[in-house]
Amino acid sequence: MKLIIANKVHSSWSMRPWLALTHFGIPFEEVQFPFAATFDDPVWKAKVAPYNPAGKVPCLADGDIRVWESLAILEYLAEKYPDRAIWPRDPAARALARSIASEMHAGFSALRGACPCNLGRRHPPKDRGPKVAADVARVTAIWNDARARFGRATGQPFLFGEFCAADAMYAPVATRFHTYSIALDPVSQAYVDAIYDLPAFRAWREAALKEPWIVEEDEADEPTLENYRPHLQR
Ligand SMILES: N[C@@H](CCC(=O)N[C@@H](CS)C(=O)NCC(=O)O)C(=O)O
Repeated sequence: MKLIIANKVHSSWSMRPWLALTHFGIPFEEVQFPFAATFDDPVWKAKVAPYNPAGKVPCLADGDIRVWESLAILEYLAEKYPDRAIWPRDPAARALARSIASEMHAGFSALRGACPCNLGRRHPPKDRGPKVAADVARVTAIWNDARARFGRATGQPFLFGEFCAADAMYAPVATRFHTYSIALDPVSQAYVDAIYDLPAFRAWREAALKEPWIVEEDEADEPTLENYRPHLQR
């Protein structure tokens, strides 16, 4: 099974199934097609096309089967590996996990647009306007609700206790909150910390910070609190 991804520093959608595959110990081959300077690259699109006719990553190739869209890949893995609790086992928890994973997949465009995924830098806090604030409020309400109803009682730090597909969907949101120094309530901050402590995420981040590419579209033109890739000159 192959997972086709782009830059680990920037590709939030690639991160989601990669974390699930890695965390759940599912063997896979990583195929990385990095963006070298820009997202709008016909050569890149041509490389991805055999795996996803829409020309986007992530995509999964399992023999002749092709799966694209991060959430569809997570569903495919959950179906193929029923012994792994990729979704929570409890039906009520699973229903909420699927709802909030879908909400993430389809939403939060203000946050995503204003705060591109960038594991390589950290920026100081800034007022990013009411639409971004509304997205942050909704995400943190989701996290607080899942933790209160399902996560907290397990003693484990993720939304439903153990890491699951919903956490894979929200992990790049956690990294945006870190990158853009977004002030969080204690429950949400603890959840961001738990994502940063997850071995699969640490492995992704470590590889990301060694990447040699800079994609200007995802580099905010803002002061930098931390440059986690000091070997790169902009
Ligand atoms: N809804 C898709 C989004 C995939 C997506 O936008 N991927 C980006 C990389 S993070 C991409 O392939 N961009 C290239 C392009 O749009 O040309 C998913 O869930 O997988």
